[in-house]
Amino acid sequence: MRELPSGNVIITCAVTGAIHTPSMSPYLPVTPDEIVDDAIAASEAGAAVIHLHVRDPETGEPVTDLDLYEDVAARIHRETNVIIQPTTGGAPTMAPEERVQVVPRLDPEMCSCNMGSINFGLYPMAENIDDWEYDWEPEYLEGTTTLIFQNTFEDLKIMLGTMEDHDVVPSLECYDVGHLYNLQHCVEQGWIEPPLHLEFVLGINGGIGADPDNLSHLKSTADSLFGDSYSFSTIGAGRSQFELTTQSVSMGGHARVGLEDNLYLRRGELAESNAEQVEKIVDLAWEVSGREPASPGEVREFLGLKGGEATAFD
Ligand code: KMH
Ligand code: ZN
Repeated sequence: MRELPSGNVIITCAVTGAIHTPSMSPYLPVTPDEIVDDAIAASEAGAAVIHLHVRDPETGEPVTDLDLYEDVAARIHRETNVIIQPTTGGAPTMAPEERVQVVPRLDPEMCSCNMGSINFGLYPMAENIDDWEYDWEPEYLEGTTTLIFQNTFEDLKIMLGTMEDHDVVPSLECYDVGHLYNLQHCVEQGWIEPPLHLEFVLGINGGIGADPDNLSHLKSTADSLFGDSYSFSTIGAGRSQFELTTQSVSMGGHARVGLEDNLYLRRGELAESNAEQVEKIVDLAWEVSGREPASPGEVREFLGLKGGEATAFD
């Protein structure tokens, strides 16, 4: 496993995503202004990377509106030095051909890349909500009973090839142990070259469970497949967020927080902003491991990113 020379921790903040809906929390950023403000505050709190989705400003529904992506990314870029990492996962309901379009349009430094097809069952979350703000919310969540989040080998070849063409470094999102073997296959096929930056995702309904033993197993499998040519970060979906990101930091890995993956700051208490979650993982990383947040500059050097000025954000 590769580590930054300083030993610092890469904190990514995923500010809005496509898992939660507006009725679940009044603090979920939805409009471009809200997303930009939360991203800037998260970066000031210690996030070196902002993982970015956009939503319909009127209804909060996840969309792949490239004008919205461009507007939000440009405004964050103008105010901060943070690394902006648009999603190519979009929403699990969106086709890969639609999701990949953000790469040529924004020419970003990084993008997410989802390493296999899985069930993505968001529907149990609908049981906890009595009052819906918008009709699309229950329909969207309940539609996931029959949904496959599609990332076939052909899709991966296209996604990774498009990223390579635009000098974009992928954050390789692995939702199960099998996705590490999918990634090994992509390396063998020549679709991606190490070093690799992995994002382990635990706790999605359809992926590996949010269990500390599973995180250890993901890391030991990655060690055996990729040796010294990979680094990793961890997402714990829902209530496992801080347990698993703290474990990741203590294992020499990195951490992703944000309202995309978890709406809470602690049990029973909604996070009032993304920055609150960033502040919490900054404190935990220091407490458990004496590690400080890496700056965007350090991360650019470590991951070999092309730099904010080489993007098409403006
Ligand atoms: N919300 C994460 C568990 C993507 O945007 O590419 C999945 C994710 C996918 O971040
Ligand atoms: Zn995402």
